[in-house]
Amino acid sequence: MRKVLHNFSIEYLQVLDENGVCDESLKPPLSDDDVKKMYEAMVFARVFDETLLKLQREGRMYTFASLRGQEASQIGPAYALSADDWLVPSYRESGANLLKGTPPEVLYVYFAGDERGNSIPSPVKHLPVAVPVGTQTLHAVGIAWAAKMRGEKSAVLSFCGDGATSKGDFHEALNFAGVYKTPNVFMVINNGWAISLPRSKQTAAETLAQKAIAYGLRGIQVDGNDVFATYSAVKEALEFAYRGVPSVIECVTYRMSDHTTSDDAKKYRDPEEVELWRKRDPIDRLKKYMYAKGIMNKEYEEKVQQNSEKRISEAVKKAEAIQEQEPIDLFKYVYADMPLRLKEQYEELMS
Ligand SMILES: Cc1ncc(C[n+]2csc(CCOP(=O)(O)OP(=O)(O)O)c2C)c(N)n1
Ligand SMILES: [Mg+2]
Repeated sequence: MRKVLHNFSIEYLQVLDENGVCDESLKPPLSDDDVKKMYEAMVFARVFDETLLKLQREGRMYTFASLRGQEASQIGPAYALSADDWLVPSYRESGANLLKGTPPEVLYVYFAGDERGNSIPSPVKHLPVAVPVGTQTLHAVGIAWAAKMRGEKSAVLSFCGDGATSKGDFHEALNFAGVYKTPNVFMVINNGWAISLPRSKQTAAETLAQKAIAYGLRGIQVDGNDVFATYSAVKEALEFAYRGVPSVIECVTYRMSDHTTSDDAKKYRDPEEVELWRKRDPIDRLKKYMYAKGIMNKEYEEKVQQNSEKRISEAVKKAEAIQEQEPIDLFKYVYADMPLRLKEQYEELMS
């Protein structure tokens, strides 16, 4: 006997098309005020990004991973979170971190190489930046499992890239979430590249979202440059998560920048590809919608830009006024109780 045991399909969601035209039947229930807040958060993320890139070039910071082009993949999801939901970012989610409530000076301090940038002020529920690829998914499952055991109504939104889907961590996390029905929403940011490795060489699977199916999770692919689609998909996935149904959301977007400040993408990318995606800019797309809807004008546009620049320059001043750390501070931030090995090193340094 031969029979089909399972047939699967993957849904794709786009609400705002490339010209900013909205499919009203799919538009999530967002007021004009909500839309303005999302736009302001996207511009703020971009200005933060541009400022930090300049500061890095001036030697005032270390390596930095730009989010340019991925604003809608971060702001829509972060806007959907409630204060009780957790955010578990990778190294490229500055926009989501800022919207969740981390002050820009704290994030800047992190990228300036100071451990105090890992100290997320309470009660903001997000983990510090985690650079090891794919580990975010496992951290997210641990937090979600704890929330479930405590009977809390809280879900966990984690971020990882297309490259991370090839890591064992990703598969272990999805498997665990499926078996234990943890309240997880796994964002997979498919930005086309894992440093110089293109998406086409990452996996033979047609979508990254379909990897959810094998583990018994929901999987959906969304237009990652459409802030209404990313918001809507996450809002829906959070409702499933509270009921013990985890999801994978693949955001199809593009990394407009180099991988980090230590990379030169011109060495391996076709400029025509970059140009194609420039036309799909997520901020321009939302702006077109807002102009057509009559909730945007030149004056407001300039004000949002100026306010963002002002807020960031104040944050940089605040961050740079923080006292330099002493070598002894190296010992402070990893363990609540220092293990013997570290205690000995600490005492040696102090003697
Ligand atoms: C465990 C681990 N291996 C290798 C690296 C080096 N590394 C940093 S980013 C990256 C590529 C990740 O690509 P992707 O998951 O698509 O995320 P993106 O950078 O595109 O946001 C690699 C290999 C690392 N940080 N951690
Ligand atoms: Mg990538």
